[in-house]
This record gives sequence, structure tokens and C-alpha cells, in this order.
Amino acid sequence: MPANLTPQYYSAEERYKSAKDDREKLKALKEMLAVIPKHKGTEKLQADIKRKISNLKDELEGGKGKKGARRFSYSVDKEGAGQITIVGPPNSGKTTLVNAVCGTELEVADYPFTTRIFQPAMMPYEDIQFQLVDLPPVSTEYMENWVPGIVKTSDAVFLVLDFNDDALLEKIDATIELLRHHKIELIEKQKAEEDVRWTYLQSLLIGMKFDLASAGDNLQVLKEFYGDTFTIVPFSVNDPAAPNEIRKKTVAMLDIVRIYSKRPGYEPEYDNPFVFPRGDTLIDFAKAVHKDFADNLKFARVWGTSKFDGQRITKDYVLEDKDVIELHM
Ligand SMILES: Nc1nc2c(ncn2[C@@H]2O[C@H](COP(=O)(O)OP(=O)(O)OP(=O)(O)O)[C@@H](O)[C@H]2O)c(=O)[nH]1
Ligand SMILES: [Mg+2]
Repeated sequence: MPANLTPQYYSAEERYKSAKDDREKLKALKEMLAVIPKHKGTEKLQADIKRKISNLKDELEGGKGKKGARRFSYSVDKEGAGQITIVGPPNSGKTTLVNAVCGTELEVADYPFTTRIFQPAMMPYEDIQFQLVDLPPVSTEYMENWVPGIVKTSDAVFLVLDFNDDALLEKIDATIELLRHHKIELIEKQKAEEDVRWTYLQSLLIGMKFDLASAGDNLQVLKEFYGDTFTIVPFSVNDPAAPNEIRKKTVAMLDIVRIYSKRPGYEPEYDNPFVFPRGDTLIDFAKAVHKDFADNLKFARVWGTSKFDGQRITKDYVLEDKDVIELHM
């Protein structure tokens, strides 16, 4: 549904994006919430703003009363079409997966707690890239206290498990529970009813070591317990087709569209597509190209699958994958 956002909203959003600290951010977010048109088309966005406000308040007020409990947080600058954090128990194969889909050579070892720090790496898919963030394990035994913070601000999660582990079910339950303590809920699709205090993250459940003995049986068990909650993808380092399967499932989960911009009289710019969640409209694209386009857009033309070449489209036109769009103002 089109959001039909106003210039006041965009200018508040601009202030949010250029804010220098958390207090400025909070102020701008409150303005965004105050001026956003309140209708069905903006419900998701409203929920998103409320969640950001609530997280920032926590951040600003954090440590209150808890003397000496200084909070330490890391953040990973986002790059590419989406940031995916790698979550799972120790030794489950998280880093092996990152290496396989990103072509990196991060340290892998047959003992737990090999990874000690976060490590971003790019996963290419056709003409776009996703940013994966390898992390130390999420475990009841020991967990770095900054791990949940990094997960919270990511766009999606790969929940990575060892399919050859006899304690697989207990481990997945424990991982999900641990995240819930930090108000993070792993889901497959965005839920309609959301609690603003929680962070909901779309997740792909990836089962590593599928080549080993009991992995097949464990897949069946896991499908029974978690098949309705997550898409489950088996993975083996010995299967050359496995990395591409992960890439395809990621794109399907995130449900994104790529848009190529075109200046009047020029060829389309195929090198660097803009990426949007499916359902976003022409005005979202205009805004992403430049604020002036969003404010002063007269009309646009599209070359794509759903329209005839060069057809004029309006602000509420829903973007489709691989559309070429020319903006006029
Ligand atoms: N046979 C087999 N072994 C695997 C597979 N994936 C990972 N491994 C092995 O599992 C062990 C752990 O792999 P890592 O990638 O280091 O696991 P991790 O989850 O990053 O571990 P931590 O960083 O310690 O939490 C290594 O010995 C890997 O070689 C797989 O698909 N098949
Ligand atoms: Mg690791």
C-alpha cells in the first residue's frame, strides 16, 4: 500500500539521517512520528519509528540505577542490499558458511569459540551484494555482551546450526530463548501485529554438516518442530551447489526488488541498482535518488516487465524487480 508521505515527513527524516548523536536522532524520530500521515499504508513505518524511539530511549537511559554496569556496544556500518547477522551455538559452522558464500578465509577450527570478534563480509548475488556479519557464538555457556546489540540492528539473521549435533533441538531452543531475553524474536515473515518493544528479524535456518552421519535424521526432526516457523536449508561444505542455494533463499526471504535509474537521453545505469523491499513505490525510489526528486517529482517513465516501454507512472506505482526508471522534475 502506498505511504504518500509528506514533505514535512521527509525533512524530519533528513534530520534523523544527518543527526550527530542519539539525542538529535530521538528528537527527529519523534517529529517523524508526529507528522507521519496516520493511515493503513504507513502502519509498518509507524511501528518501525516507534521501535527506533524505544531502542534509543533504552540506549540513552541505559545503565540508570545500575552503577558500575557500564554498557559497551559495537555497531557495524551497513553496506549493500541488507545486513545479515550470523547467529548460532559454538562450533556450529557459522564461519564456514560465511567463507563459503562470501569467498573469505576467516578462521575456522574444530573447537568452540574460535570467532572472538564481529567480521563483516560481502555475499554477492547476481548484480547486488548482501553484508554478512560473522559473530562469536550465542550460547548459554558464554556470550560476548555486545553480540545481541549487533544482531538487533541488522536486517535479517542466518540461524546456523550443526545438523550432526545430537543436542540440536535443545541448542536451537536455547539460542532462540537467549535472544528473547534481549527482546529479539526470530521470525520468517514480518508479522502484522508487532510489539514496539521487540525487534523482529526475518531468519533463515541453515543446517551445517549435512554430509555427516545423523544429519538427515535431524533434518526430519527439525522440520517437525520448526518447519512452520522457518525455511530450513541444509548445507554441506562438500556440496558445490549449496552456496548458491543460500543466496537464492536469502533473496526470496528478504523479498526485494532492484531498480536501475536512467537519466533522460542516457542509457540505464545497470552497474549499481537501488534495492527496495517489495511493495515500495515510485516515491521511495525518487527519495533514494535525491530528496529534490521526491519533493518536485513531475512524472516518471518505466521500462520493465509489467508496463509497455517508456510508460508514464505515478507516485504510487509499485516498484517491480529490474524496472528501469527515468525521473522528471
Ligand atoms: N563435515 C563438515 N564439517 C563442517 C561443515 N561446516 C563446518 N564444519 C566444521 O565444523 C567446525 C566448526 O566450524 P566453524 O565454521 O569454525 O564454526 P563456528 O560456528 O564459526 O564456530 P565458533 O566461531 O567457534 O562459534 C570446523 O571444524 C569445520 O570444518 C560441514 O558442512 N561439513
Ligand atoms: Mg566462527
